[in-house]
Amino acid sequence: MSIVRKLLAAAAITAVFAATPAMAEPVKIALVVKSLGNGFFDAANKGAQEAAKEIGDVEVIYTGPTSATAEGQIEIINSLIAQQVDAIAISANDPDALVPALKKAMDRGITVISWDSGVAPEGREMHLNPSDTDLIGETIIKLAADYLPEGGDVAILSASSTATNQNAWIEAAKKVLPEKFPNINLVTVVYGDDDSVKSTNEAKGLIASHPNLKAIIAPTTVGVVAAAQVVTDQNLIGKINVTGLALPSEFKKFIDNGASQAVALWNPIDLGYSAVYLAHQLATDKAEAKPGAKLSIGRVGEVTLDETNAAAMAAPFKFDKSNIEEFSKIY
Ligand code: RAM
Repeated sequence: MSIVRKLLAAAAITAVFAATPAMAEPVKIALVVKSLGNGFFDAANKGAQEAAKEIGDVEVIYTGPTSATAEGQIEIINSLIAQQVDAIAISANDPDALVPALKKAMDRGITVISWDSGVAPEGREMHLNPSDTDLIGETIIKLAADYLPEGGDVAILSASSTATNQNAWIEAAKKVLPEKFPNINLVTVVYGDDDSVKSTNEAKGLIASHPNLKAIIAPTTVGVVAAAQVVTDQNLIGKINVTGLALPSEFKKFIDNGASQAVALWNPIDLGYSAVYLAHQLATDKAEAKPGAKLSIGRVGEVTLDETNAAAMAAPFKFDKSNIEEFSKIY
């Protein structure tokens, strides 16, 4: 709707000044992340800018709060509404708390999608998952179990306690544990809020309170680095294996020094590219978000929306000594 409004406004200006339609403003897409200063989101922004360049008439506004909170994101959403952006593509710090602000944005004609970490269906038109949730849940446990033939105690160091994506992965992980990994004992889940200092303290706490801990699983690129640094600093390499979801460029040193055997992730550049590509399609009415719709994600391919208007991209890649060097040069 806002695009139509803008085009009408541009057309009026064209009539008055006899200028060309090329004067139409670019489509403004806000890429709202959980928090700024996170390398994962910086990589997603690279892909977002790439999509904007490829599409041509798009401006990407990369923004997010300084810490990963819903309150910070609500302030940003309200300011984006005031700026009359055309679309908001958000990785949510909470599935429900953002809904009223995002509903307000949609009421004003702004296209809203979530990506990476979802918003409840009533607060967005669609959600883009990086990969299948159950698959990620199983992958993070398998990454630990593969290097623990005898089994043992493991703990999860997550992001914030309200993060939609991590909570869904942890739930999926807990579901597969009893049947597929009966000798893996998940002792606890703690939350580092995607903050390095808090994640470091939580990792230290885990080690202090669980003397038989064999692995720390951190399904967050911030937490996994913090945990591997603590294991390194406390001379626990070989005793505690750190694993989870990690950005190869940030994590290579911990595969190299043995604090971790292997981690996994998807391509964050492709994820940011796809989020902007989809937001643009919906904001310009080139596509409609409805169950069963097949939506193009440009050079990355296509996704199909399920009954909740959510879609998933490809399976995660595993990184270990054999390939982390190569991937660390890309993201
Ligand atoms: C952190 C964020 C993000 C998540 C990655 C794996 O950077 O929590 O949402 O997808 O880790």
